[in-house]
Amino acid sequence: MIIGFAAFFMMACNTKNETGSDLKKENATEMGNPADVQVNEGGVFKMKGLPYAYNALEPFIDARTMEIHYSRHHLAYANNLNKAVEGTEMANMSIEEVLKGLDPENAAVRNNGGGYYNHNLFWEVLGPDKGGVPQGVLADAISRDFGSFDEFKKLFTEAATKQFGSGWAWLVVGNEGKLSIISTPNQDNPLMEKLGNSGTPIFAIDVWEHAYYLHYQNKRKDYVEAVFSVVNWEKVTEKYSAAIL
Ligand code: MN3
Repeated sequence: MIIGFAAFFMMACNTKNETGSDLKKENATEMGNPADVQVNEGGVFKMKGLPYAYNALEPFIDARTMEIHYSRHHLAYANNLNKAVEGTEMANMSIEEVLKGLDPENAAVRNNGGGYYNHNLFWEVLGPDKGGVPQGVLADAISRDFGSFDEFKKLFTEAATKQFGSGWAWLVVGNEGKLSIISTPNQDNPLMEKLGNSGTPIFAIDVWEHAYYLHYQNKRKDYVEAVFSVVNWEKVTEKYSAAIL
């Protein structure tokens, strides 16, 4: 009787331990490497890589969100874009050329070409140990066109938070280097001239829920504020300088 109980007790312990270690295994983050994420064979638009590790933007953007966003969402846009342009003249164009000449009725290229370009820009203008405020020509242009950096940030945050549903907020360079803020739905972007857009995008924030929901849930404004803590303003300034040449 006593032995029976002891055996039962040990079994119960073992079961508990096994369950415990299974849970632990499941929760352990085995973070992938962005460099391993590649488009399907034959795809002309490649994954350009992520200039930092998935966890590099923590605590502002969590590793799990970054990994899913890059290795699943962005990869799907790239693969679907490649499928959509296969055998067309777009397969020999740059993504910028594809989007500038885009027929808005071509939903596959509009959505996936937009998704491909928009995410490439987004990854590029973020970085670890960044944030702060821009310097030099971009700082001057922001003061000139918005009054101050704080005013710019307020207007940009408004554009990002008020975009209904999925979309993007953009900082765009127009004629004579003039800066403006716009938002677009879905994966539309400022390069799509036939949608009435114009200008060169130099900075963007993805406000699709997939960009923030795991960590921020419905608090899009908190996410936008967090993104400002990881903006690579040197990169944005480089893009501004190139756009006004
Ligand atoms: Mn996204």
